[in-house]
Amino acid sequence: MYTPRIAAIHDLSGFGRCSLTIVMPTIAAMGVQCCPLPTAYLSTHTGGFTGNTFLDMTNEMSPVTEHWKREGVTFDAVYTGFMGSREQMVLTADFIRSFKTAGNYIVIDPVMGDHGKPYRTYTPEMCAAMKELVSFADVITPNRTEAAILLDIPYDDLRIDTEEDCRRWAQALSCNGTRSVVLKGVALAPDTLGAACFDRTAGEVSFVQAKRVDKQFHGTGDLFASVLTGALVRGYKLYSAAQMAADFVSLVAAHTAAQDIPGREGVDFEPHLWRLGKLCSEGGTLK
Ligand code: PXL
Repeated sequence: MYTPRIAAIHDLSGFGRCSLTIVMPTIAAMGVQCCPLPTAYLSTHTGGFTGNTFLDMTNEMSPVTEHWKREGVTFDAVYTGFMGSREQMVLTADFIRSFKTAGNYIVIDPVMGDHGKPYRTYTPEMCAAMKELVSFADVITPNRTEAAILLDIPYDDLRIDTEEDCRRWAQALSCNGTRSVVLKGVALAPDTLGAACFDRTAGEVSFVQAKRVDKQFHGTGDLFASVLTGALVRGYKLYSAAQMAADFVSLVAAHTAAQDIPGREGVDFEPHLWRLGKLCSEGGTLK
């Protein structure tokens, strides 16, 4: 059986579970090869910790891109997330130009903020650069905060409470229907949470929902986008890939909530990765 391959451009945060420490094991568990291009090494992520170390790896990005080009490496998807600087976004765009093919996916998780606020390292200049970077995407996975930044709309005005609201914003984010959008954090009922999916091939918005877990954990956005990207290269359609992502995040969030682990340590997803592997190889559901 063919093993699909994903280039993952994210930071590597040693402790706290986010970015590559979630991306690599999740994608591997789905029977997909993950080739990391780390943009920085941090001792921890920046949410809930102070005084983290930050080793900028921007200078490695072009040499890695050039080497992989010389070696003739190809990817079924290029998947990007948290960025350390504007320059990293410019270099990521160069990488995408080099490795885009007619059949592969460029999945851009436009990580910029949450709960109405940009992350503390995201300057207005970086948010502007992210708007340019998403123009290269086949699929984007914003949360409500990131959708508001991408659309230049005040957070309070970008309501995602009804199907009608979500349809409108997902379509607005699709760049006239040219890219697919998975708008995360959509709750259509008090006890569910999921996403609104605009599939550019179908030209319509559909909804995925899973059981809501009231506690929040760091890294759930990275986990969602990683499962989605892995499922896309395993041949699932956007809607099914998003449903798998919502179900898996819900399952591990419920498991984590039951352990009373501090939110900053992230979702305790490792004990459940086998379920994703089983689902991808044997079919069925996560429940
Ligand atoms: O989960 C997104 C993310 C990735 N990488 C780093 C972060 C964050 C969010 O805070 O700080 C370093």
